[in-house]
Amino acid sequence: MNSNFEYYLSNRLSSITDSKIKEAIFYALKNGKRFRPELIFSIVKGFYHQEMIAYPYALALEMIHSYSLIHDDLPCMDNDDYRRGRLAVHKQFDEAIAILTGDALLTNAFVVAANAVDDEHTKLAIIKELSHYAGVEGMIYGQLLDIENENKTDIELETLQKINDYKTGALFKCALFIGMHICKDEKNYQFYDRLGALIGRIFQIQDDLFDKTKSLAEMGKLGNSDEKNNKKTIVDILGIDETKKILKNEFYNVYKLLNDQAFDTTYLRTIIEKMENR
Ligand code: GRG
Repeated sequence: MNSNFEYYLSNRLSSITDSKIKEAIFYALKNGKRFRPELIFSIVKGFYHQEMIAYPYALALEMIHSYSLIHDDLPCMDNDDYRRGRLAVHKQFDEAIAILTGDALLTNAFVVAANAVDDEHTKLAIIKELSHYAGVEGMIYGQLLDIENENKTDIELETLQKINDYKTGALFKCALFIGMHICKDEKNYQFYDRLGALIGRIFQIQDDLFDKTKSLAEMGKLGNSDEKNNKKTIVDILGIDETKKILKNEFYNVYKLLNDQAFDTTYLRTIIEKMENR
C-alpha cells in the first residue's frame, strides 16, 4: 500500500460535506489495488519527478474507476454482491445511494483534477483524457458493447477484444496518458497507447481466468460472475491452458516494449511484475 497516496486520498476527500454519500464514497474507495494510480506514478518517477505531483490526477482516475465498479455491480448491470472484499455499495447501503455515490465520484473527480496545482495547459490536456476515456467513446462504450453481447453464445474473439479494449483498456490508457502529459512526453504517444492496450488486455484476461479459478477471499468478489450473466469470455472460447499461453505472450510483449524506452522504466517494470504475480 502506498501510504502517502492513501493519506492524500482521505485528506483530500475529507472536506466533502458530511452525508451518507460521503460515507459511501469512503466505503467504496477502500481496498482498491490502485493499479491505475501506481501506473501514473511509475511514469512520473521514471522521469525523476516526485510522484506527489500526480496525486490529484491519480485520485481523479481512481474515483472514476471506483464509480464504474459501483455501477457495474448494480442489479441492472452485473448484479454482483461483493466488491473489494466487502459487500458492494448497493448491498451495504441501497441502490439509490449506490447510483448517487457513483455519480458523485465521477463528477467530483473533475473537481479534484481541476484543482491540481499545475500549468493550465497540462491540466486541460489531462481533463480531456479523463473525460474522453471515461465517456461514450471510452469505458461507457465498452460497457454498452458488453451488455449488448450478453447471452451471445457464438461471440468471436475479436468482438471480445474490442469490448475489453474499451471497457477495461480505456482507463489504463488514460493512466498512461496522464503520466505522459505530466512528463511532457507527448512525442512518445505511440508507446503509451500500445502499452495501455496491452495492459488492458492482460488485466481482462486475468480477470476472466480468476473468475473461473479463484475464491471470494482471493478475489474480493464472487467468482463465476460471467457464467451467471451469460457472458462468454476468452476462457470459454480457448480454455484455461490456451488463455494462460496468450497471457504469457502479452506479458512478453509488454517487457519487450519497455526495453526500448529512453526514460527509466524500472518503476513501470515493477508494476507489471506485480500484475504478473497477482
Ligand atoms: C458501469 C460505466 C460502467 C462501467 C463499468 C470497469 C467496468 C466498466 C466494469 C468492471 C468489470 C470488470 C470487473 C472488468 C475486469 C477488469 C477490471 C476493471 C477489474 C477491476 O479492476 P481492479 O482489479 O479493481 O484494478 P480494484 O478493486 O483493485 O481497483
